[in-house]
Amino acid sequence: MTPPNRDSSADAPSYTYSAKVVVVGDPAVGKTSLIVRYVKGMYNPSYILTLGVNFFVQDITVGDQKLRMTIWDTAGQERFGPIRKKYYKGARGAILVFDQSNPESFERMGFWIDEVNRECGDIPRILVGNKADLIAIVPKDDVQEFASQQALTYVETSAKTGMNSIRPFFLLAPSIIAAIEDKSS
Ligand code: G3D
Ligand code: MG
Repeated sequence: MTPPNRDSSADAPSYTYSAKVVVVGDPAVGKTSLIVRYVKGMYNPSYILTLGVNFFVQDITVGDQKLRMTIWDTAGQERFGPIRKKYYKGARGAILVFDQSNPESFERMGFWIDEVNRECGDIPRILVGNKADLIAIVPKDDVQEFASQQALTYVETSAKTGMNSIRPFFLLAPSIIAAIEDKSS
């Protein structure tokens, strides 16, 4: 039987699996910046403002497999609860972003995790503390404790400098592949 999400078209597929990934967190933590930094290799706030794009497609090679990630950006849905259901629909991975210089955005992580659990179930996820180029106000010990409580891998990033900006996506990819293979076996 063909596993779900495995491309079985007669034309040789250029990827093994495809998966939707959502990037969630409070407004202004740098979600769009991180996606654009990863997909386009650039950091340009004025460009980001004019984007208006919902998703980006990026292939990641993991061993001998290729995962086609469709990375969905919010179009301001983080501000409006009722329309978020659609944003989450079908997601197989989540990147949970807070801003290290904004404690409130870290405190809200529990809210975002609950929402991902409710809308997507137990999908793979990565915790990201962005804006590592700024002075961190969120205590690192608190983040480590939270990450271990929630069994989350934690990555510090800066979309501005590019530090670790591809890591969240690369760490997520193998877990997504494993979850897809697990479901289809
Ligand atoms: P969002 O998609 O989560 O709402 P954005 O966040 O990507 O739109 O970023 C919000 C603001 O944070 C932008 O600044 C952006 O330039 C800035 N930002 C994003 N990532 C970083 C980072 O790693 N370091 C620093 N210093 N700033 C970052 P403006 O001024 O345009 O609001
Ligand atoms: Mg945004």
